[in-house]
Amino acid sequence: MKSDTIAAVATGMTDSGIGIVRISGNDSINIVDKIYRSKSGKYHFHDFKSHTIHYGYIVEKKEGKCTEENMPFDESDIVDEVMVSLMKAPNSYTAEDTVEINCHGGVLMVNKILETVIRNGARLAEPGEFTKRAFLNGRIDLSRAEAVMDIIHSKNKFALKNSVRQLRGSVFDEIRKLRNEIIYEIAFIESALDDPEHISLEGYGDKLSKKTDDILYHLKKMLDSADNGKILKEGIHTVIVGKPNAGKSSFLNLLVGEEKAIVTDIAGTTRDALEESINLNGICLNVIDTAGIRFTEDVVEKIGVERAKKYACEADLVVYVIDASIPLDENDDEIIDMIAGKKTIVLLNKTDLDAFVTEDMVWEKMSGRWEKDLVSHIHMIKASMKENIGMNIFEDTIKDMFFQGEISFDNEVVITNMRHKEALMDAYESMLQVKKSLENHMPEDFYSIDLMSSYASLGKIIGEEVEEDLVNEIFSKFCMGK
Ligand SMILES: Nc1nc2c(ncn2[C@@H]2O[C@H](COP(=O)(O)OP(=O)(O)OP(=O)(O)O)[C@@H](O)[C@H]2O)c(=O)[nH]1
Ligand SMILES: [Mg+2]
Repeated sequence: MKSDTIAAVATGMTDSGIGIVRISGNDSINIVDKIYRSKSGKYHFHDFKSHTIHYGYIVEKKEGKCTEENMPFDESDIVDEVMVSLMKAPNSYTAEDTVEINCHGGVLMVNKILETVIRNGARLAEPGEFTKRAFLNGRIDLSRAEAVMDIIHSKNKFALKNSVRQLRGSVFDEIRKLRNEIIYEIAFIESALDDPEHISLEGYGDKLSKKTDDILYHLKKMLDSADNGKILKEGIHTVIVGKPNAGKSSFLNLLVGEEKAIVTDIAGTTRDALEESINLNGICLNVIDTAGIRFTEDVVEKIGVERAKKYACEADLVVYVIDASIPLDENDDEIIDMIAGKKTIVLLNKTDLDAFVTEDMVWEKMSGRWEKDLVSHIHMIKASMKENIGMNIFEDTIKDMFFQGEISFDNEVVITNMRHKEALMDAYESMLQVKKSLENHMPEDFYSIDLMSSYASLGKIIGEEVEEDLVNEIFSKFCMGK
């Protein structure tokens, strides 16, 4: 395959032990031949075996290029002492000839090596261009390419594990299996329509109906996993609300493990929202502490209260902190109305003091203001931020609410990519159409059209039916050097 040769720094742009400049394309070996010299003078890279690594120097003559074989070089021509690895096509990440120069880390050095490589014939790679080439050269499908980026951006060990599975083909395998089943049915219908004398469609409706249900079941399972998938990837957007002085900021500080928010006994201490990202044994929570909600004339506090309401509205999870040592009042009514229908954990705080508010009182108030089934979204925990009581139960409750008690995705495909989710939804819709046509005893070519569109939608996930613009957009979000 013909392509120009690209280069980029593959490691982080910061001081580090080693930096890697990666080169890929037809000219990679020629370029390295010009600038690499081993200690013994041997440097003809074309003669080296694939998947070998070589110690030596990157050298460049001040006045020009080192192109002559055995051309002597001075100490002053040395750019850096390096290890250079060689991976010949097609057995490399991009499926092209690839050379990686391991130089000393540090922004100045890696940039200097990159500039030398570019002066000698490579072009600066665009973000994600190495992975894009791996995809365009057919080495990986689009879902695997996207997994590469997800691995780099993983925020917790579960997301990481899932992305590694996706890179190994978990999504690809599942999609390919479904597509094979669909295309088999399309082919059968088309051949039967072409050759009715030899292939009969008698009783075929029942068979297709079973197959359609089966495919719908698998698509639904993947779609359902996307809710967990989003949380897995982005973390749970959590907002702490409650009246002033209830102990919201104390709760945030306990979660973070340090005094991030100011805590005082003055009601109205927190005014602006404060956001922290917390890793709770692998579960990522993006937590916002907000201003206590109460009726106020104070202009600044008022803005804080409005913000708290807005954040609560957008949250995946609301933590409603109640000071159990003082009675519920009309401010609690307002909070309860505001969080109706949200997944909520009520922290009945300050249970180290004499209790005024019981769990039953909160249930009663909520039941009085909400429709009956909304109360089922609520979990209540007796807590004391002062004595660090309730935090373990809080963690278990989150596992129950978001991961059905068990955070394990070992054997299922979890959809974490919104693009995949949309394509799955389209595929699901088309299969529902097939089901409808079957129920209405429509002619066979009707099924065939919707089966085809389901097949095409699934193809988008693995990159078989995608436009060039979309491919460019996906890879433009990658980082440099990947
Ligand atoms: N006894 C007792 N006091 C607590 C507990 N939790 C918090 N407090 C105290 O309650 C007061 C208010 O705590 P904060 O965490 O600032 O409350 P807040 O909800 O953030 O208040 P605002 O920012 O004003 O809305 C502080 O004096 C805390 O030390 C608890 O479990 N028991
Ligand atoms: Mg506060």
